[in-house]
Amino acid sequence: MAVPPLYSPIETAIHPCHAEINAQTADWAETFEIGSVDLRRRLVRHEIGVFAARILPHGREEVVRVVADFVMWLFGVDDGYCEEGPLGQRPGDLAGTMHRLLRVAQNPEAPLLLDDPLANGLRDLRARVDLYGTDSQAARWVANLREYALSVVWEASHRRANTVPALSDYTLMRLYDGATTVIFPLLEMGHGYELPLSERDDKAVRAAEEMASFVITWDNDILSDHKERSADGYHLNVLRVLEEEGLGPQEAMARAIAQRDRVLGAFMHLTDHLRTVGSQQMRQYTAGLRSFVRGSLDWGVTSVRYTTPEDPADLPTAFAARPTDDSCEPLGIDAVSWWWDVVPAGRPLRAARTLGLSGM
Ligand code: 3E9
Ligand code: MG
Ligand code: MG
Ligand code: MG
Ligand code: MG
Ligand code: MG
Repeated sequence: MAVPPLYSPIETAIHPCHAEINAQTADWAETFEIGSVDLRRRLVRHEIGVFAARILPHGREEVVRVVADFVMWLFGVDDGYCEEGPLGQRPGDLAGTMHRLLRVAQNPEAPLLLDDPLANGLRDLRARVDLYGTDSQAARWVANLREYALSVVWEASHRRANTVPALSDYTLMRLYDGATTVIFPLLEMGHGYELPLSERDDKAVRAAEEMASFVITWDNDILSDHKERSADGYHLNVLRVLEEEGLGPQEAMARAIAQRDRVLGAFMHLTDHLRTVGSQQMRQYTAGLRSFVRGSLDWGVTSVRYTTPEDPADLPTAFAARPTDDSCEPLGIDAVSWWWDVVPAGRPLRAARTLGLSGM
């Protein structure tokens, strides 16, 4: 099915060193032997370094490389363990495997999994996170990796039972299983700042982060649908979730695009507001979230991971001039309807609401 042009109000940008970073992350995957030989041969062609260069277009080069190698590592887990390997159908064993890897991330000195390529890759990443980040950013990186692990265990239980979650559950799962939250601390590290605690734990900031995760993972679902449907075995994607709820394929595509357009509008409005009322670091952080959203879209429409030239996906080569849905009302998705409580008033059709920004 053809994917129509998607809307983005965020400007495209890319780090000037993208080509070197892309070559280096392929070398890193070889050095640490990430994934099977077959998986690695595919991963090194996916321009993962270019993706990192789009996530942090103005960031410190060393940290862009950490992002690139970490995304490579994540695909080693997500493709190698969860989607293509037997662990993806064994939630209990996957939970144990992820816990051991998490211990390595948390305590790289622990004599665990010493001959395991993914564990050794993670030890290398942890050392670099320590070098470029603060203790609290490193701790948050580990904590967010734990929430990713919990969500892929949930996925595995659906994969084993061959069931499709309802939309609200799927949304909740997708806020974590796209590994977007694990990248968030790296956005700060990329520019060498830390959000003040009062802002870090503000509900409105979490809403903005979750909205970014939503748009990134919905875009991924829309753009990876061809790849995922063509692969053998179970696949999980918002388009499948909506079809399970009774929509036809075209209707599901239109609905998913409308949902991401509506959330993207709310995200832009909320981050505009946070930039106005927040600290200098908040302005950097919201810019980081925006680059992550736009970078994921730009990478998603161009990477051979999704265009699959051997069996071409019908992906858009242009962008839409306007959103298909600019409503300011909450989406009918229970897990996330609270987001609209913290989006400030001032958009058309919006009633005034209390702003969840404490002490600002
Ligand atoms: C997971 O979903 C990944 C997408 C959200 C792509 C964007 C990548 C990142 C935010 C960082 C890396 C995250 C990983 C590898 C989980 P899915 O549908 O399994 O990705 P796919 O590429 O197979 O469509
Ligand atoms: Mg996945
Ligand atoms: Mg996948
Ligand atoms: Mg440090
Ligand atoms: Mg968080
Ligand atoms: Mg996908």
